[in-house]
Order: sequence, then structure tokens, then C-alpha cells
Amino acid sequence: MKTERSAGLHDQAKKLIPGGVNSPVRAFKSVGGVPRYFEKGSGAYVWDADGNRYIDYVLSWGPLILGHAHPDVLASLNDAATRGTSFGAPTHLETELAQLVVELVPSVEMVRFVNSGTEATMSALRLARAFTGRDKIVKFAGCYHGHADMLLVQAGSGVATLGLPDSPGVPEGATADTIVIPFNDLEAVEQVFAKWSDRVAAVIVEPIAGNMGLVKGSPEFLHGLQTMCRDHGSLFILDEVMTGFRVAIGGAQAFYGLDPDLTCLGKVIGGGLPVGAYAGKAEVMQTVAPVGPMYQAGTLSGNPLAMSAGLAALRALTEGDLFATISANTAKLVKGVVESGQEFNIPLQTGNAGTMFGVYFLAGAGADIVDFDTAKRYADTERYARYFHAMLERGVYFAPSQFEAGFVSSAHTEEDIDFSLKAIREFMEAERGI
Ligand code: KE4
Repeated sequence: MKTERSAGLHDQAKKLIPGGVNSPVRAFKSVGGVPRYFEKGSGAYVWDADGNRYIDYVLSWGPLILGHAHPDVLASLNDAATRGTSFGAPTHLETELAQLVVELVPSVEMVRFVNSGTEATMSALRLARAFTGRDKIVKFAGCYHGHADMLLVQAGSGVATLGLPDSPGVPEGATADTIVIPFNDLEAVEQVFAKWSDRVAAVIVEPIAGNMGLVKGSPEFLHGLQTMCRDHGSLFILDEVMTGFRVAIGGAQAFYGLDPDLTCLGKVIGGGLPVGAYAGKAEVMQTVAPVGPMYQAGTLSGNPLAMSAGLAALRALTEGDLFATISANTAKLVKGVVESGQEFNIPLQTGNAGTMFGVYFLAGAGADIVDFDTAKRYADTERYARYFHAMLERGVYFAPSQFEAGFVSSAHTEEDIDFSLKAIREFMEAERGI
């Protein structure tokens, strides 16, 4: 496969942009090889600078649930752009998208738009601290909520101990109130509340983790979390930046029947443009300036381009049985992966929920990945890297890291799924016995 132009573009980019990329995962560090520089996307496909076409299962890390350059999204963008790209003043478009989010996401009564998932979670946690008057926040190892200082934190020495910075440049003070515990571990949550009870402002969780590979929160864990937050006057925050409108139209909270105080959204609601949102119960959201005292702002928050693209995407997504079709294709893909793994005795753990999925190659049979520790212990990242490149060579683009999730769009046809499964089966056959 020719990659000269991507390689040349990467050499050029590295001189001007750290690692040649504007987000680390794009540099292919964990899988090796030449990062692909894309030049065009249409439907389920992307083309790189060397003219290679790929079936895209990254979809810009989730946003493009209708595929690339969907006509409805383009039409709405063109229409909005001709009337100006940003006003720094309210428009009816923000109200329309907020109304749609309130209608679709069960727990949400009010919405504030921002420009990224990071901003959404950072603001939601500030809001929880403002609303409760408490400082401690609880997150789970392996869950990623963006790169705000207080969230770049690794677990403390013991369960329920305070977190330690997980990146240079993050001062100890920034993570001193962040507690990191194992995902899917309700006992650890009980220990946190036993120790910090009325000092916990909020617990934030990815209901289905998509940033350690795909690991589902168990219903007992998630409902137990919600109950303990209620019992201790802490806010229950679902980070649905990835799962929102992907696991179900109403997000993971609809899938599990949860009722969080706040929900963080992003990706799909921007239709491919930069959007994030934090949303939830009106009683809590009223704390946000200018109504309440908690400050948060943004020059381009709610801009007409992003609002138009998000509206077009969500309206198209909720038409007919489109969502069910994407989910069925996702399940078909995962079923085929499982069957190939069984046929050639390749140990795997897979997961799918709605229109997102995950595939772990396991270092041995019998492993069960339920949290970040087991993911790091059991995942065979070398085989995943071979898989990634074998697929790339065959024109199928999966996430360039074992610890990410995959996504399907309404543009992926059954033929695309079958083509992908044929490539996957060829890889599994070649890996037999390695
Ligand atoms: P952004 O700031 O990247 O828009 O969103 C941060 C974020 C928050 N919460 C969840 C659950 C997320 O998955 C993300 C971002 N997801 C990654 C994918 N692992 C974005 C890809 C990247 O960082 O380049």
C-alpha cells in the first residue's frame, strides 16, 4: 500500500506541530507505522493522501453517526454559513438543539453548549462543586473525561485515597480532590463514601467505557452508584460524550434506565463540528451564570454552524428505524469477529452496544476484562497492532489503539460489513497458531 504522501506530510507536520498531530492518538504510537493523512470522506469511506480508500470505523472518534459529508448536514451547514458563521449572541438554533436534546435524553431538563467534551466534563464538575458546596470528585480508572487538570489523575496508593497527577504540568493541588477507583467496583465506591461521605461533590463515570477499549458498566454497578450518590447528597454525572446517541437514541441512561443529575454530551450532537454540552436537572443547571453564581463561558459556544450540523444530524438519526439498522449492522460485525475468532481459536473479548463496539485480543483464553487493570493485564496489544495494520492494508480503518472503541454509521452497508468480515477472517486465519 502506497503511503509516501502521508509519510511526507507527516515529516512536514512534525516540524510545526508536536508529533505532527493535533491529538496524540492520531500519531499511531501504539500501533506503529505511518499515520494516514486523510483528504476526503464520503459516507462510510475515507481516502488518504495516497489515494487509498478505507471503510472507516473510527468516524472521527464517534461524531459521524451518519457517515462523512452527509447531504443533510452539508445542506444545513451551507445554509447557516451564508448567513454568517458566528455572532457571539444568541440564535434560535441553540434553543432548537437544546429542545431536541431535552426531548431525546430522558434525564435532561436544561442544556448549556460548549465546544468540546473536555469543556463539558470540566464545567459539569465545577457545577457539581458549586451546587453541593463540596470539593471531592470521584472518577474511575480507565475512564477518560477529557484533559482538564483535575481529570488527568491516576489512582492514589490505596482505594479511596486521593489521586496523583497523571501528566507533567498537572500540579498536585489540581488532583488533590480527585479520587480514582476501579471501574465496576461497587465496594470501592462504598469505601469512598464511608471515608468521604458528605464531602463528595460528584461521581463521574462513562456508563459504557470506550476509552480503555469497550467495557460495559454492569447495571448493578451503575444503579448502585446512582443510589449511593442520592443517599449522600452527591451528584451523579454520566459522561455520555461517547455513548450519547450511540448506545441508544437516549444514550446509555436510556439503555440502563438511569436518572443522572448531570449528563455530559459531545461528538454526535455536533454532527462533526466542535460541540460539547453539559445538561441535566433544572434545579442544578440554574446554578450556572448568568442565572446563578457558577461561571462558565465560551466565545464560540452554541455557534450557528455547529448547532445547524448537530440539528441536521440528530433529526436524520431519529427518522424511521435508521438507528436500529446501524445497531443491527454493528451486531453483525461483532458476531462475525466472534465467529472468526472461534474458527481459528484466537482468544477475544468483544462488546457492542447500539452503534459502538469493542474488540480485545486476549493474551490467553479465559480472561475477563471488567476494568482498566484487567484490560492492561489481558489485552494482547501486539496482536492488536498486527490486526490494525492487516486491516489497513485491506482498506479497513479501525482505531489505531487497542484501548479505544469502534463506531458504525448509517452509511455502512451490509456489503461493507461483509467486506470487513472477510478481511478480519483472513487475518484470524493468518494468526492461527502464532
Ligand atoms: P473532547 O475534549 O476530545 O471533545 O472530548 C473528551 C472526551 C470526554 N469524554 C469521553 C467519554 C470521551 O471519549 C472524550 C474524547 N474521546 C476521545 C476518544 N478516545 C477523543 C479522541 C482524541 O482524544 O483524539
